[in-house]
Amino acid sequence: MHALIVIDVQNDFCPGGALAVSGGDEIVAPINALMAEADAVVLTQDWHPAGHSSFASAHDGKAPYDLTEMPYGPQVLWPDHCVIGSAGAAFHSGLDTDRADLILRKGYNPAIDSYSAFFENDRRTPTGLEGYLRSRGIERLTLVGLATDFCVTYSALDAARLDFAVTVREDLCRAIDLNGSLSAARTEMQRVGVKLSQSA
Ligand code: VGL
Ligand code: ZN
Repeated sequence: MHALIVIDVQNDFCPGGALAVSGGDEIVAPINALMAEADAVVLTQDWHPAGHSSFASAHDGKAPYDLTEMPYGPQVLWPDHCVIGSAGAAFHSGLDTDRADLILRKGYNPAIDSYSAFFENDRRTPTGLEGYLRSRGIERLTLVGLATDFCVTYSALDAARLDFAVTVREDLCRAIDLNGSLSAARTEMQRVGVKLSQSA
């Protein structure tokens, strides 16, 4: 069984959003088309309480895209984004959310960011997605969405570590690319056996 995991296709990551990813809206229609081929479709939604610890605004003297040290390791600080219930946190209006079997929210813990769909950024606190996929008999995953070098990559690395067969459709992702983060992410994904694909 095969699942399509659609990462964070939300207004704040699309042009005009608080943490806009260049070309983020270009992937919506082809992602919808790909849903037809999957046994299961999971949408993730970045979902932060106001004042979340990943926001630069929550740290004195810090600016967006600065690095800080959290108890669980280094953390990039972001503009306020995907605040629970806000328009920016809503899915892109073109995304076919009706097709989703599961909508998984992440990042709601005020003290821990959660890039991955499987674990929070401490790499230990589970979101529950692994159990959901396993109990549905799913072994193969295709990952698409935003942003390639953060939430998509963290999800892909965790999925590979959990022994799912993982393909990232790079043509259906868009990247933030902060200080070489995209090339580092690609190298790491390839190292752990994630298949990077540019087309169907
Ligand atoms: C993301 C930064 C902060 C992502 C989420 O979806 O890649 N990036 N929160
Ligand atoms: Zn976030």
